[in-house]
Amino acid sequence: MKTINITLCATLATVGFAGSAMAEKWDMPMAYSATNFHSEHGVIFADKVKEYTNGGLEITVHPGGSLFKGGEIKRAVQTGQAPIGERFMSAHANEAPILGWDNLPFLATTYEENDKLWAAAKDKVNAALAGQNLVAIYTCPWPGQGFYFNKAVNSSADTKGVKFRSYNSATATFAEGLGMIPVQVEAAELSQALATGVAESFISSGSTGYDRKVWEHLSHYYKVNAWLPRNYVMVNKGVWDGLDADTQAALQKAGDETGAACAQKSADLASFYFEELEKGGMTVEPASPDFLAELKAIGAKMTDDWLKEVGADGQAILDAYKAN
Ligand code: PCA
Repeated sequence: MKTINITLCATLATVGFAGSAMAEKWDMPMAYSATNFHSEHGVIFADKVKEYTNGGLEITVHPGGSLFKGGEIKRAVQTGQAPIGERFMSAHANEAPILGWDNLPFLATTYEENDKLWAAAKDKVNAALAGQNLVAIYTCPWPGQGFYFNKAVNSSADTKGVKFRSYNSATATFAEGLGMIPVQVEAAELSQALATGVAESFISSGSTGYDRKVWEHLSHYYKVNAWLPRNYVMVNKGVWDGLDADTQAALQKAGDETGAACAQKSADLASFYFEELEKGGMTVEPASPDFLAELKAIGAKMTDDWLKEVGADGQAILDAYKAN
């Protein structure tokens, strides 16, 4: 593992970096490819933080799970091994089910609806994160999620026994509903899983299919648009609480601006990814009405299960979303 600059601020009462003679340095592990728009915005965020702290805080981005693997990043930030990091929020729903707010099938299927849902969920999600010693600085949605296969699929009759790469427990549930066999694999290891036959199908955006050049192994993408899940950049809460108000404001300003720019970029790229999948030789099309009806039935059950798991807070999020 590379050398990690562990910040000492958590042990100090209040730390200000703005204008200080020596820059504080933070390493920021990120889970997805260096060329992915999430990682590119991590670099944009780091540049803004440097500027807004007058060079007092320098963040070095480590994309692609190179410093900590995707599945290790949250724990690294919680425990202070890294002061800041980025990961897929609903991958953490097994630790706090409310973090699956953006993984509810067919509830919020446009960027606008996803924003509305986040507005309804934000306070409760942030409270859950505080309980895990984390502060979210910004979030950014992936494009809509659809299914990748190595053959044409018209209904669950075609999906039985197919090996499916899941990225969290909700996607494993979805796969099981279709008679598939789920195995959890990081995006960074997806190409290898497809090449070795560990997986032959998955749900994701066009973005991850493009990053992993999945046309080398797969032939069909069904634009189901089941949900738009978010990544989040989190800071260790002890570190955050130890920062002075100016530094917190600088980080938050950088985060607000970067989150907005990243969401816009995600929307701008969504159709580009589909064109690239097609250029690679894949068939990209909407799911058949039969398949979609089956997906919706499984999705409704997943939403019920989530509500049971999360309880009143989950219902309050859905009620607030629907009231707006
Ligand atoms: N890509 C990530 C998460 C959601 C997405 O679109 C992945 O497949 O791991």
